[in-house]
Amino acid sequence: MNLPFEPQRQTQDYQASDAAHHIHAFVDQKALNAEGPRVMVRGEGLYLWDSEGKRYLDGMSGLWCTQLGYGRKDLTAAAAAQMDQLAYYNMFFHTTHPAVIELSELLFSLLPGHYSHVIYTNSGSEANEVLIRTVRRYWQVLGKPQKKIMIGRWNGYHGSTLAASALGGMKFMHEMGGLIPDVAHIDEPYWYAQGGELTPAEFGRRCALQLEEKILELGAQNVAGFIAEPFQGAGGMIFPPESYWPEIQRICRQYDVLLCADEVIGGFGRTGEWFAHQHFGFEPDTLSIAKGLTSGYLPMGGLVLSKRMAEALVERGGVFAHGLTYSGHPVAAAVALANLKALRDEGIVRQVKDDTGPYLHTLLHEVFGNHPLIGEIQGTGLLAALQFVEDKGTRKRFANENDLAWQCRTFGFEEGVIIRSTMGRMIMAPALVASRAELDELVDKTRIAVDRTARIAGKL
Ligand code: PXG
Repeated sequence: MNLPFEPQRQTQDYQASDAAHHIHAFVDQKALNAEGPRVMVRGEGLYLWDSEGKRYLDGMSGLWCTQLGYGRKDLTAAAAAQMDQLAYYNMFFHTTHPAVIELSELLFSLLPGHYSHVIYTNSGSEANEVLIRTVRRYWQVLGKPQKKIMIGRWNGYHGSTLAASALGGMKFMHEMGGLIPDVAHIDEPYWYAQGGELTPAEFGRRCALQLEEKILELGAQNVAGFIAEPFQGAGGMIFPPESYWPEIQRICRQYDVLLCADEVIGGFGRTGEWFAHQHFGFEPDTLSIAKGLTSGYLPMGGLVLSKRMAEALVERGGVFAHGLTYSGHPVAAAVALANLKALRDEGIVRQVKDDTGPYLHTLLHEVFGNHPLIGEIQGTGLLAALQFVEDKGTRKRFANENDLAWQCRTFGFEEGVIIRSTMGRMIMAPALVASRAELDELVDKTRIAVDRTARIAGKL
């Protein structure tokens, strides 16, 4: 292999150079520099190896994105062949190319029939930036230019660029300059933490009704769209109660507010359906996609539009003043095409729905159903969250749940498994190609990490 960098430097050497030049994501950089980041050097299937030769089972598929796992030669070959043939051209100046055309044909063959068009981007954040402009433009074309406000949810995550962080509901991101005008938020449907005495069904409806209240407060004539993840990902892998989405959909339709689903994590088979909104049974007007579109092998995202929106924009909108140098990049498109073909032709999404998904959840309920530290197990398909709890009867959470979850994640690394911590929840989202044996290993090593955490929490 002709890698353009030295293959084997000392870990400390990598760390010193990394500290000299990089600002990492969501971290106190000074503290990380003192600790030194882990250096990942290789991936194969579900496994990663670091620069010390230690092997990890990646229970998070990178950042919820490597649906096919690491080291897929068909994706590498697709990238190499496309680079040889046409490494770059763009979709400006009345131009297109075969890779992006075939990708879109395949994408819309996988999507429900009421979607017809896509605007490609390079990331999920960009998809949500484009979303705001597209939604506003749509209402302009329909003669309602005052419909501009986007409503999102507290603790939602839609990306790190300016408008995407504003749509999201991470207050600490807003406080660091991440807010724009004409964005409002409602509460998240996190029953375990916030449901109080209400049943999940009552709480789900209550949270949904907040959308109606917010629309009435702002004036429906001013509200352009509501954006939400079908289930919250970065915010803790939180599934809303079943009563939530039908009520949200009713409200959006009643007040003529576009329903915008952020499928960046939920898309491409994660729940056992191709898209998470299909699992929850609602029909969004737009879908933001990224991550699993290319299995993370190259950056690519997009905003999918319903026929109704596309018809207005295309037939009546004239010029839409928007474009990215790398929209529909041919190499990313070729990789996405190979990735979606593999997910479809190898029956991987079906396998998640019928076999590995139910297998994982049966196993999790066996192992953690009565665990003293775990109050709730959520998820479906290859997606799961374990909720830490101090008192199961009252659903009281630990005051230091963040630290406990981080500790659990660290124990996981020591045991050779990567799981994600958010507040008091541990998250698993392995590659969709995971075998039953790999899921056994994931749950087994996670159990060791959770038991070790339970000991320091005084629960074992
Ligand atoms: N929407 C959702 C729902 C996401 O989860 C984005 C948009 C932004 O996508 P880009 O490609 O711009 O990163 C995301 C990203 C985590 C984690 O730790 C989650 C994300 C990214 C990084 C870390 O859970 N999601």
